[in-house]
Amino acid sequence: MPSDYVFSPEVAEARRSNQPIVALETAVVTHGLPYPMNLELARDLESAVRAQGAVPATIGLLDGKIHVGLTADELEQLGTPGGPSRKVSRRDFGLVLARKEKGGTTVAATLIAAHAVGLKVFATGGIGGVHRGEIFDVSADLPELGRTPLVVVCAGAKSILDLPATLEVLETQGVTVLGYQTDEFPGFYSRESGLPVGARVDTPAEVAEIARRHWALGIEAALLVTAPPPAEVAVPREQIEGIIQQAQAEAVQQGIHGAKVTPFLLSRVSELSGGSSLRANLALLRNNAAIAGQIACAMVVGPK
Ligand code: PSU
Ligand code: MN
Repeated sequence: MPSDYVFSPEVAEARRSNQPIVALETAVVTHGLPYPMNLELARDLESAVRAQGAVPATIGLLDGKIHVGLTADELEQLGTPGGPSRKVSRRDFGLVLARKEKGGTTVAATLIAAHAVGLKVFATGGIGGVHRGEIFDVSADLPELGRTPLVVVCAGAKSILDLPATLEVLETQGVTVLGYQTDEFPGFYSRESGLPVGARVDTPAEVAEIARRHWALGIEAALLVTAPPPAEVAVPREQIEGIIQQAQAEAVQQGIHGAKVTPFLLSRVSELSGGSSLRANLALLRNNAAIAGQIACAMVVGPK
């Protein structure tokens, strides 16, 4: 095991005893949500995984190490504002480790770390994708999904993105897109997007079996399991679309670029929607963590 990685006591024990483990990202903690809501959410996600009988491995960079599983103190350190804190993607590991900065892991970075230590299941909110009107702003999440064999549970791609273009790039990258109890690619805040998924699955066991057969061939790509946000908090597409367009126009006006685009759009959409997008975002994160917990359990048990 490379010494750049450290395990929390809980994750170390889970690995020894072959318990199901779910990786969780932390870009949502460092750059996605305001303090202290970010910490509360991170703890909720861990509880949602445990409630399914799996062990959460929240991944983050601290003190020159890649932590797989964070203790309560470490999570607080990572999520409390103060000191340099970077949204970590593939390109940022060496920099953040060498400088001992705090690093919240994006989907791309979480995939790299989780795969390096042998984890198979990962829950997030929504993956990055192709930004609207910016053909070169394609999230590093997409190529990473194309080369990393993990099950990634999400509510689709954040609908601040160009969803049809994002699905095209996922296809190019060889990523399997499954709808979890849905025939439609979820629209992140909304249950609907008008776009189809590759196939519908209804149970954790089905996902486990598809993953087993796919990876047995040596195809090193992710299976994207997309679950719609819970109906009670989902925001209808026509209600959120105008808000997204306004936030997008403001980002262009203010010259916001690179890694700052996604955090800007998420927080602006949250303000403009009076918090309804934020409520959906929090609920879908918890929902995805629970589904990932069930899938992790099914994958440890193996085919029936
Ligand atoms: N989903 C959320 N909030 C977030 C993100 C996803 O609900 O903050 C993060 C993820 O970590 C994702 C990243 O990997 O945004 C994508 O950023 P970019 O578009 O800059 O690649
Ligand atoms: Mn980007």
